[in-house]
Amino acid sequence: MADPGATLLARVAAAVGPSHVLTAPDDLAPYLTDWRGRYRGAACALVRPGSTAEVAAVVAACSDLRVPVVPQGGNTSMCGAATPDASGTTLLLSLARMQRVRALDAANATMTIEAGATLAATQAAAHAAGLRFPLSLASEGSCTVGGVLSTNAGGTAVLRYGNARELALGLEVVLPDGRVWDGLRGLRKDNTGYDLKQLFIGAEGTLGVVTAAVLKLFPAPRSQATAFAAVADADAAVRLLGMLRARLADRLTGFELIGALPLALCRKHHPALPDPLPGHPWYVLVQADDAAPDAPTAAEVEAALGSAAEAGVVLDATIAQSQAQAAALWALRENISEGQRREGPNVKHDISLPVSSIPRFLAEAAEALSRTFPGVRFVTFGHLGDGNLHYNLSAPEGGDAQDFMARAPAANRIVHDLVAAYGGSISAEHGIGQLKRDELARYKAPVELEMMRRIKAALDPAGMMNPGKILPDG
Ligand code: 2HG
Ligand code: ZN
Repeated sequence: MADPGATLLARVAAAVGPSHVLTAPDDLAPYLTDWRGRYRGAACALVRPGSTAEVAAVVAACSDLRVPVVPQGGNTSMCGAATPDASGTTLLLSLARMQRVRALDAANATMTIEAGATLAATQAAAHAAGLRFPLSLASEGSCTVGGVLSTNAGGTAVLRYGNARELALGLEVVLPDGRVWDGLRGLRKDNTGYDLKQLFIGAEGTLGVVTAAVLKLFPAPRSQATAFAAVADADAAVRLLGMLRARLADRLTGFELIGALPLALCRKHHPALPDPLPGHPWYVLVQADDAAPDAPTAAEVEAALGSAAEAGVVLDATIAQSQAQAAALWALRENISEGQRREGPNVKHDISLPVSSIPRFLAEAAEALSRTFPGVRFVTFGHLGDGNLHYNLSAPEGGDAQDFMARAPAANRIVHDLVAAYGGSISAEHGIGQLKRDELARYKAPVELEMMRRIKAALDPAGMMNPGKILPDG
């Protein structure tokens, strides 16, 4: 009898060309570990199809031969969603060769683009047409359209434009049996039954492989303002959010909270970055954009910050005077994750809560955690404007980081129980992957888990797509 592994590799090589089937350990290595270095997997091969038809042929071969498929975009998952398990039996599917802009319809304000395009390339293609694709996040240079849709990524402009889910009008998907669903519709109204694309968005590749999408585009900003403000506490930050919204309405695009410690970690590992307002406990990064020409955006932000200072809500503030200064302020925010990673392992919590509950949550969580983990360091930052915080914890100064990591379940229990009590979510934007499967089992209602399992069984009855992700065993 033929060796099933050899049969599979022969079939996929015939589909994509032998040079796009990698099996050498050195070639595979970068794809087998996640960005955080928490997970290490194995795979029988990495296959790089160049078209939807090739993806379909590869997935059909895997389905016939019962080989599980792990789709991978930019491999920037925070939860191990794109890392295969250790069995070595799965096939890694990279969409990296599929980067084409298939169509850009300026009158319809849509772009049809393939899944392997990076988010930065997607933004650039919109920009070149005088438009904007507003999804923006720290890993945009390497994360891909397929990845951001498969995780329903959020980022720094959700306050105004919503998550990836709100930005996709249509999808093309290769189903687990190798059939292609062409749902590339560029419609803002379409009430013809179940909205199937939403099943694949946020499914982390467990229901099929996203190969292309129709994305919504928006008018490009013609005037922008970026400001950095110091506040005394989270309560003041929430008050400032209200004041800015009252003045700027939907021109407020981003409102990011940054604790003094994450800022210090960022600057420690990126010393060339500025320290705009030293010596305060909390900071807020504000972004406002207006698509109308000659809008006085900076003057309005300045006026709002001035009123906030008079009311004692803001302690100090600065507004970027150039694109370079704005970029430097954003770099302070976007390099926090990298700074914290270089500092050592940390326990991440990607939570969302009603914005109004965040100050109380922070006070209660800090008290409970400090009782159990004296000296624990709070690396709190994130997208306060949309209620999503990265409530990350580092070991006490000089403490044993590995020992602290081993106690992560106890920290998760404190944080996630409190999040649940406030009606929040244990994964706001990073997804579930491998990291939070058990937490999902704990916090989802049985009826909700049951519906999720039924959807999985209906679309992927043999369990071939990205096994071991999202759904808990059992
Ligand atoms: C961000 O907002 C990312 O920078 C990463 O979502 C957050 O590292 C983190 O916890
Ligand atoms: Zn984030």
